[in-house]
Amino acid sequence: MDQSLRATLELFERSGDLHIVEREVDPRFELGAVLSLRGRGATQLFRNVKGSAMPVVGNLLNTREKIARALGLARHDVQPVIIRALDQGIPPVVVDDAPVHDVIVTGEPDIPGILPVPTWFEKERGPYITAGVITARDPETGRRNVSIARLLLLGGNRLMAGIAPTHHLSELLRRAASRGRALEIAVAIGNHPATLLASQMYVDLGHDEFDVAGALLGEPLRLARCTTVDLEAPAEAEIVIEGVLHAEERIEEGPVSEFPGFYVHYGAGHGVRVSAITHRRDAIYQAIMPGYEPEHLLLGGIAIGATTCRALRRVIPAVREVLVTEGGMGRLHAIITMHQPKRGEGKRAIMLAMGQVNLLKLVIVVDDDIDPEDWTQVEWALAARMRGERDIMIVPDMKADRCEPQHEDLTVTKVGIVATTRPGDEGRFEFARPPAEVIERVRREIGMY
Ligand SMILES: Cc1cc2nc3c(=O)[nH]c(=O)nc-3n(C[C@H](O)[C@H](O)[C@H](O)COP(=O)(O)O)c2cc1C
Ligand SMILES: [Mn+2]
Repeated sequence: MDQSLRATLELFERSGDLHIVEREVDPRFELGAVLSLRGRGATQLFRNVKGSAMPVVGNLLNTREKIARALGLARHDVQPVIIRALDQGIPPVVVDDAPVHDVIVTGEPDIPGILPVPTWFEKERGPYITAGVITARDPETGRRNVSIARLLLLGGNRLMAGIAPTHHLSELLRRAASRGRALEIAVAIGNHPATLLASQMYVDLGHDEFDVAGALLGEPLRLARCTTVDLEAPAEAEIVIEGVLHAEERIEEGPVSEFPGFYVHYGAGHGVRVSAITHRRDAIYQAIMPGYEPEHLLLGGIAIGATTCRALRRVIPAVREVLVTEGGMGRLHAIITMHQPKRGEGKRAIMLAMGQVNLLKLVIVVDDDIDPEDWTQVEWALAARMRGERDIMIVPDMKADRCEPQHEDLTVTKVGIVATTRPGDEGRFEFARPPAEVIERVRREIGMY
């Protein structure tokens, strides 16, 4: 099968979900403004980007519906399919024939001269690569890791990488540094959605995220050997940047936008020296608008939901689905659906979810007759099934992530709410309906299925 970004663009073009922007757009602020204003609308393909011959695509995976379609799935199959992909990966293969090697620029490639990298926000220091899927190898085990981290252009072949200290990529960098070595990286831009989503999975260190991508594709992801570093990157990507991350080269980042939508101050990032840029002859650059924007929220949120659901189900089989909401910034709020939970099991699921994912701050449990994506239904469950004194848990002073907007010394108060029917409630809450056989007959007669 076609493992390129282009396959998805063609799919969206056929379904009317691709909008081609012909007028000239400035990658400095203007392109981001279009993506932000278009929000959850069509994917935007900018054909005429000021200062570059390379087109830019944005808002690719900005709805759950498009993500499902890009993976060839029905919307409600996404989470179970990801869970299966986490359990049964398909390892990648290395191939010789790589479209991403059409053009190879080595030496000290001038990144701003080759790639149309957008500048996103007023107070950020410069342009950021935001859809770069970074591959690196664990210096201890040789195992691969795959994840996204923002890369700030510093001029010429220099970049700054902003990597959370808790992420695997940071751990690999520390392991390399303790051996007195730098860490080679390959950054693939313009990937198949399966690869983008796989890069976001919360898996154990040593679990190759490309195995997950393969399982989502239903076949091994095809990789090509890099030209200047001892790594492999997706052969059908649009662009690959090869380089080296230096732990000791610290660069002050200044304010940077995060998923809550605020500027945050993380301090210094790490320097990168780029040794090669390879790309397709007619490469398309992919940009993901970072911050409180649908695509950024969904990629992380879908991965957190699936990995949390997998962890919970191992212990509590009644758990059906875990939805991480966009209003909760794709990171902080989860809705868990359960099938006939036993007494106290909802609270147990809340404790497990919060223990599992540091970021989660508000967790609501509902029965599986509720669609967690429909907030009105969730609110109905709160109205019909919650008793405050019994069902609301408040856990003060719990460990928080550095991205938590309300944290104090990296702790925050976490809240869990159980809004499920209890054993014994059945007789009390009988739903008033016309007789079932009448509903069925009328459903057929008016053609509603
Ligand atoms: C658009 C986008 C931008 C991201 N930017 C960063 C970033 O700048 N720094 C970072 O540490 N994580 C960033 N992430 C999140 C990581 O890619 C994600 O948590 C990943 O699972 C970490 O994997 P790892 O622990 O294997 O390194 C971003 C995610 C997305 C979708
Ligand atoms: Mn990892």
